[in-house]
Amino acid sequence: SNKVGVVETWLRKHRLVFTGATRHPFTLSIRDGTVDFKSFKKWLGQDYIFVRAFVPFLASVLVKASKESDDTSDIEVILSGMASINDEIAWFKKEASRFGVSLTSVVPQKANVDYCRFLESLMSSEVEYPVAMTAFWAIEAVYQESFAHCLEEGSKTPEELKETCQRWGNEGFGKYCQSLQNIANRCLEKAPDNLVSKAEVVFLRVVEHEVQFWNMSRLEA
Ligand code: HMH
Repeated sequence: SNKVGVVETWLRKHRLVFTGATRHPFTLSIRDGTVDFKSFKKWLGQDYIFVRAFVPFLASVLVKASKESDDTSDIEVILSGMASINDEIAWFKKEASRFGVSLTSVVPQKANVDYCRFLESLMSSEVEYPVAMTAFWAIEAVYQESFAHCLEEGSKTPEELKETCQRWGNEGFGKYCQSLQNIANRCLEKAPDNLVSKAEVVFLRVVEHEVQFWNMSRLEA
């Protein structure tokens, strides 16, 4: 469909806020090659913790889809997301050992704890599928847009960090995010106004949490 979806209207309305997450100083420093590797390692350790918390959230979205979705292909998209998380966890372990980060001794920072708590609140069976799906899409989209930007023509991303950027910035991950966006749009189109408003608030909260998450990479924080 070439109709403008709810998600696109939010992206227009909240462009500046969204850009704050997808063009954050941390990822911009990766892109321009000035990144401090200590910051990168800090992010790596924190993100491993987040990704582990993301697994039960994804499982909860899968359960909602199986009960509430009218399109069986949603399950396949969510399942492919779970498969890539499985891969991601293995990748974090490999990458952490390459950078000398001990994943077992990472202490979750406040922004991470807050974000994981927010994910947990979305796992409740009282949170509707369109709302949870909106969060899922937004969480993945911020990483996709942030890291794809680090691979664009003219970027000076250090060789050692290109694999990280590829992980979320590759074309396949972009297509997966587009599928999530299509699902969110389809669900929201049929949802009552109050649910659409609820989903919009959740979208904005995800973006705020993502900014706080990137902020953790600051060494003085
Ligand atoms: C904080 N947001 C955060 N970590 C991630 N790995 C993603 C999004 C994408 O999966």
